[in-house]
Amino acid sequence: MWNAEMETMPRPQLEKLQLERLQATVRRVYARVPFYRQQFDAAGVQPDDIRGLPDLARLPFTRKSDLREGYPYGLFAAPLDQVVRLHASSGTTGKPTVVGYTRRDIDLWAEVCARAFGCAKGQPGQVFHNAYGYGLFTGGLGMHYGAEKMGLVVVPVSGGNTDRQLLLIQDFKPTIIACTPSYALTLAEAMRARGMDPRGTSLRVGILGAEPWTDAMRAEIEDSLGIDAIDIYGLSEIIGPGVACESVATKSGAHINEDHFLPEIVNPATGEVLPWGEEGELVFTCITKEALPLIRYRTGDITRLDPTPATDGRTLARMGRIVGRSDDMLIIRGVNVYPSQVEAALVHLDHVTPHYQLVVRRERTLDELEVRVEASEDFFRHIGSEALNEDAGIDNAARRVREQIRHTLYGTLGIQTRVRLYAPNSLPRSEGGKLRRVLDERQRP
Ligand code: DLL
Repeated sequence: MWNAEMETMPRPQLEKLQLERLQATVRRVYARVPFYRQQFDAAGVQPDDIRGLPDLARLPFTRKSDLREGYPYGLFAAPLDQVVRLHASSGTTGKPTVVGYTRRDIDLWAEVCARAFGCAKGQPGQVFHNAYGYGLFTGGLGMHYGAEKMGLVVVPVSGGNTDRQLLLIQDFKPTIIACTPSYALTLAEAMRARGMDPRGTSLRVGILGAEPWTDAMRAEIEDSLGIDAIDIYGLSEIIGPGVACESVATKSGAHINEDHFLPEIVNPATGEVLPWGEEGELVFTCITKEALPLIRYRTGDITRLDPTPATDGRTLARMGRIVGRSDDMLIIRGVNVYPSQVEAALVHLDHVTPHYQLVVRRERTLDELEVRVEASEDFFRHIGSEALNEDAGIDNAARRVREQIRHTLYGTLGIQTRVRLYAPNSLPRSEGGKLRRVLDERQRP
């Protein structure tokens, strides 16, 4: 463990520390950020009202729209002469979300990312292949500083240029790789295509995140690359990667660095705080940051929390997989569908690969979910490309596989879907960054 004292702290002691830090942060933002002063005043709550951790629920939420309205520096709690770094997340519409770090924030970030390398059983001297993007995205630089702090040998390759990635993996012999889960699959495929044995490299552990993935996808990645794959979670607004990371020893959910980021789960519709274990939207309060200590930030990510200590002694609460985003949940003919449910169902089926894409359309007044999935190489060779044409043949193997997928999806999702098989390697791949798997073509009112 990188920081055994904090990572195994008994909960009563942790809560005491959290309360002290929360109180200091609330006082700080009230004094320094006009936005928070107005929000707290409007909600009728003052810093001195925070006497215990449950009082956190009295504070108003912060949303992405608040960051956007304060663009670029409106919510900063430190003057720019104390800020040493900016990052930004692109966002699909309009201006990016800007986040800032003081020198101490950068140290804190390196600390929580070093814990992630501890979770991966990293040791000084091991080579670390960092395939998260460097730049405004937080993935590359966050992991970079954490790895250097631990004393790993960092290869700052960044995302993309898959051929060069393979060359460096062969020659530099890294044991740890970090990238998105979809890019891990791209790398495995590219190795196979070039006659390399994906299971035969020096890689031992993958620290994968920045996009949703499932345990079924983990099995697929571990099997194809011959590595252990662990989940790392984070978001720019809170710090970037390192908000939480799973331990390779237990693979039982990502431990949230609760001594710095106070988690809550709320009902996404009402904002009501839910008890440990219930599924809802993850909300974070930064209790040690200087430049951008967000209060009760609504992540939009849907998951659940487990406060019970893990079998390896880590006591920090664990989060489940992100099952979806409150704004990514598809509502199809009144039924809530998360892309992760489709993925979990597809990974277990024969004759198809885990490469898929979802397209939602409105046919006259009815929503239709089209599930595009690639046939496996073997199956494709067997059926031939003609068979992918849905109008060809009355009863053929491709049609039977499509029917089977439809049937399985109906069982998991409870809605009828339209399934289309694609030739191997024809659906979009991650080229290093996050992969967008859902195309919602419905016109919004
Ligand atoms: O993706 C930070 C990061 C970099 C995390 C590298 C892990 C590794 P953003 O670009 O701001 O930051 O995107 C944050 O990505 O709210 C989630 O919806 C999603 N996300 C991040 N990690 C995971 C994960 C980085 N492990 C948004 N599982 C978050 C599922 C994840 N979703």
